[in-house]
Amino acid sequence: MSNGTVVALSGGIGGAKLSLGLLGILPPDSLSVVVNTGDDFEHLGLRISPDIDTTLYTLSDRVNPETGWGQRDETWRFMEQQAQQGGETWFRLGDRDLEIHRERSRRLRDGETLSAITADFTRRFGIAAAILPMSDETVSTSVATDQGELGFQDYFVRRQCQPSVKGLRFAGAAAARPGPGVVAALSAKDLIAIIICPSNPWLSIDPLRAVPGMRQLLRGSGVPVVAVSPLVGGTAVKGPTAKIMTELGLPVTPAAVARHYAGWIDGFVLDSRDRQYADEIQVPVLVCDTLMQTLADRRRLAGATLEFAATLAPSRAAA
Ligand code: FO1
Repeated sequence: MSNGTVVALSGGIGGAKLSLGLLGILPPDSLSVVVNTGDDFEHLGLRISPDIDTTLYTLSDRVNPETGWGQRDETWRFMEQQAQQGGETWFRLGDRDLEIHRERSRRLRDGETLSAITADFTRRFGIAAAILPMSDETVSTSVATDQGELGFQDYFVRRQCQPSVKGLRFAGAAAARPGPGVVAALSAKDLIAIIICPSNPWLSIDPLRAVPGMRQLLRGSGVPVVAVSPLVGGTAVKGPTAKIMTELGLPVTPAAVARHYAGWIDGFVLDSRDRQYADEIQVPVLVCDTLMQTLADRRRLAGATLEFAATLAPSRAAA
């Protein structure tokens, strides 16, 4: 694999899987993962950063393989006690996971930034990559639905994505700035590629894109930006991407995802099962197997995506 650094833009589970593949094939300390924080919320008096934690747990081989979030071999004593006291149990916090939220909340209260806390957790977890919150300012995704405007986790977890989505709002985004590590990673002299992971474009990647200055950083970097399709064979591997696209009145096709990213990407990675859409996509396309069931799959997709990126010239669209 060529020398140089890589930035991945990621949400939760799907993005963390590709990030793990990238981590496995790049030299140590060459990967930065810019993570969505629009899902973050206050719950039971704690600050929860689900996508950051999914990335921490996945890249340190601690993640629960069944759920894709939370830690493997968790215990649930805290949740049992919550239930016993008649407390809220719809958002499941395992005992080990809980300690991360408690410590993050304490440090935020003491004035540390989310970036600094995340960098420290990343180091303590022994991860040879940078995990970078998209911003240190609070950005909160809220979902306009047929049941009213809902906070992200209320929509996603409590209501299991059942309400029909009419639109998304990223409260606080207009006043947010890209995190300090994000600016540094995207401005690095040795940066060779930016990968938009196969996370939900509307729920997970759009909050990142809503942070002012992010587009200029991406387009001004002078390196190719490649998005990996979150759709395989007409549906999402996991999560509500296909359902949301239908509710927003969009065709459930990778071509519609590529159109959504128009002006932001120089290349698109399409699953072999969707090769018929290649002609509808306005940027160069790599057709390959994008399913990531095993670690070998993740590394293979990461390698193919980076090799594809190396063949592309960035369009240097006006930043
Ligand atoms: N997802 C669920 O579907 N149910 C849960 O109870 C749940 C708890 C949870 C706790 C900590 C954490 O970091 C993530 C958790 N998630 C849970 C996942 C998470 O809410 C979503 O997957 C992301 O926000 C979407 O990327």
